[in-house]
Amino acid sequence: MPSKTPAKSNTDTLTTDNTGIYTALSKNEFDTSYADTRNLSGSSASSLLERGNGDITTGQIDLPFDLPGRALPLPINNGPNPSPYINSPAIFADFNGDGKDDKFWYNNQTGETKVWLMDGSNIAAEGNLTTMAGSNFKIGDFNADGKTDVVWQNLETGEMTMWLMDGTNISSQASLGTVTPGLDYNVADFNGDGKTDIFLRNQTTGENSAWLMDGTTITSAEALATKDSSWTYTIGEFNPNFNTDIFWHNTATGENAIWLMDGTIANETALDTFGAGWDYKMGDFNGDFVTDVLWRNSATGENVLWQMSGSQPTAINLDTVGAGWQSDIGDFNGDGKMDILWHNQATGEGNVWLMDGGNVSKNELPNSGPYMEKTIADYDGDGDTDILWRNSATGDNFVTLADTKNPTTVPVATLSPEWSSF
Ligand SMILES: [Ca+2]
Ligand SMILES: [Ca+2]
Ligand SMILES: [Ca+2]
Ligand SMILES: [Ca+2]
Repeated sequence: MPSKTPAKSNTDTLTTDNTGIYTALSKNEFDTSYADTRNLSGSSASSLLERGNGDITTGQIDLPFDLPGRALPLPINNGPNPSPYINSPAIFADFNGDGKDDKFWYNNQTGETKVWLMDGSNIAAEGNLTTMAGSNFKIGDFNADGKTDVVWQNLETGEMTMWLMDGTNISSQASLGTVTPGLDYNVADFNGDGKTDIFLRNQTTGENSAWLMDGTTITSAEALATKDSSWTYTIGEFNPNFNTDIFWHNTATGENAIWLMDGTIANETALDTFGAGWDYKMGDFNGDFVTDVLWRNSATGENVLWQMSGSQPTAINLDTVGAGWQSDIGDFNGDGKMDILWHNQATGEGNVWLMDGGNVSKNELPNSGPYMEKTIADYDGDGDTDILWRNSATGDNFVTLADTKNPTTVPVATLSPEWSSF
């Protein structure tokens, strides 16, 4: 639906009907001390309804499962990608809600911030925002208007600040109060109202808490059970009822568990023990809206997919990918099933694994050249995930618009190396 459609009417009529949640991608913050918890989630169908190419009409899709207490089918945007996760402005930055994902930039030295509103490989508009020195951030859609917002933590003072965004403008800014400086936080939607919530974890003490959000207001702040410091977590959607859940992994013992969330109530389910010392990422690789777990042993290069169903995994061994390769999770052919982008930063080699559950179709990418960093999103809004390459030494940027037959790569504006892209 075009962005000129009044946001209020959609929000009012659809907030309680459905939401979409996702977790994916190693790209939601720049403080590398949190590298293992860089995941996102949160969405709303009311938001989704406002997205698309401008000619997208509100439609309905059939979900492949029964959604307790809700009438099917759900009124989710039948836009260019069938996945509510790919369409979510809480997961992929879209500051003006036009369905074309945008770029957010942070200057690691000065704290300057910048937005590029993207139209494919063109920068349609650029805006410089408030300087936020010594901070890290996450994106979400905290007021469910279909436009991506930003939450910040000042790493010295612990002050949390919310920006509600409208294109290149901060439409509303508020302090959320102060937490322990450096406290880990992440975005989720624990009550399924489409307004992104915040999960906070003290990785030292193991204390956890949840903030339910309504724009810049914390409507509820509750302590959750403690999970000691050997546990790591990722936000996902496992029931699926579109209230975000939490996947837990004990790095010492390999124990795994899920917290099925209902607002600030967490119901724990134990999973198989697996993967002590392995890394993991999340994505819905078979398009059933249930988050799956992609395990990787970075020492041996082994990869194992846990296809999740009913909160229990089916383990599928995937091919081994050697040391030096990193993965990003996106949907490069636009079929609503997440795929894997493999890239070797040292050699410049790249591969896309198009996924259908555990069935893999491999597609080699042109060599990017060494030392290229990448961020992914759908910059032209056609439903498939595109790639922004960044030369970390020169600051040169390039956009590859995904097309499995004829991907095109063109240069975009250069930004000096101290800028990090999101
Ligand atoms: Ca918003
Ligand atoms: Ca919420
Ligand atoms: Ca796909
Ligand atoms: Ca695209």
